[in-house]
Amino acid sequence: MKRLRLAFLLTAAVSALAVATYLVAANNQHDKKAHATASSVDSGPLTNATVSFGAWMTSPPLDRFPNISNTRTSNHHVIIPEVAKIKAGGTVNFIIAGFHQVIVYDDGTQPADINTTITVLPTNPPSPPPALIADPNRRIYRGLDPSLQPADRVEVVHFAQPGTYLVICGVLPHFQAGMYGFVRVLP
Ligand SMILES: [Cu+2]
Repeated sequence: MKRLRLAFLLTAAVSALAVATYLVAANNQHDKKAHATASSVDSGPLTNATVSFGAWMTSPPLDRFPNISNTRTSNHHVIIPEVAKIKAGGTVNFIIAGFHQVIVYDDGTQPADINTTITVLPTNPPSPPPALIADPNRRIYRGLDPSLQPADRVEVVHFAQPGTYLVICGVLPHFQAGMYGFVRVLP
């Protein structure tokens, strides 16, 4: 009789442990699912890309220490790579170096489509003040006013739909000198 009770208790204990293990596993699975839904992006290649938005010169050598502000002109007005590739739901990390403004236009927009007569002045303009392109037509992202930001910063932009998106520098003379590129978003 005693042995039977012991066997019963042992069985009950093992069952309880199995249920607990199952519940923990189920909970983990649920957490994982909730997390995936929240970010709606899987991992792997082409989930994001890094784009250099302007670049500091090194020839002739450039010395920015100790935080010399008059080096603004020692800057290449370039977007590298010119075409960044990601998949839908991914992000582009625009690493901004210099006095630049990231503006993104919708799928299929070409540089010639930008109306450069619609401009706005920076809030805290350097001298002479460069105009900032403010054409809202098909614009899906306009970045921060560069006159209120440090010259070195990052802006992360999300692309939900496939397409070829035009990215320009909003600083009018930079855009006119060819500072633009594309983000190709694959399905
Ligand atoms: Cu620029």
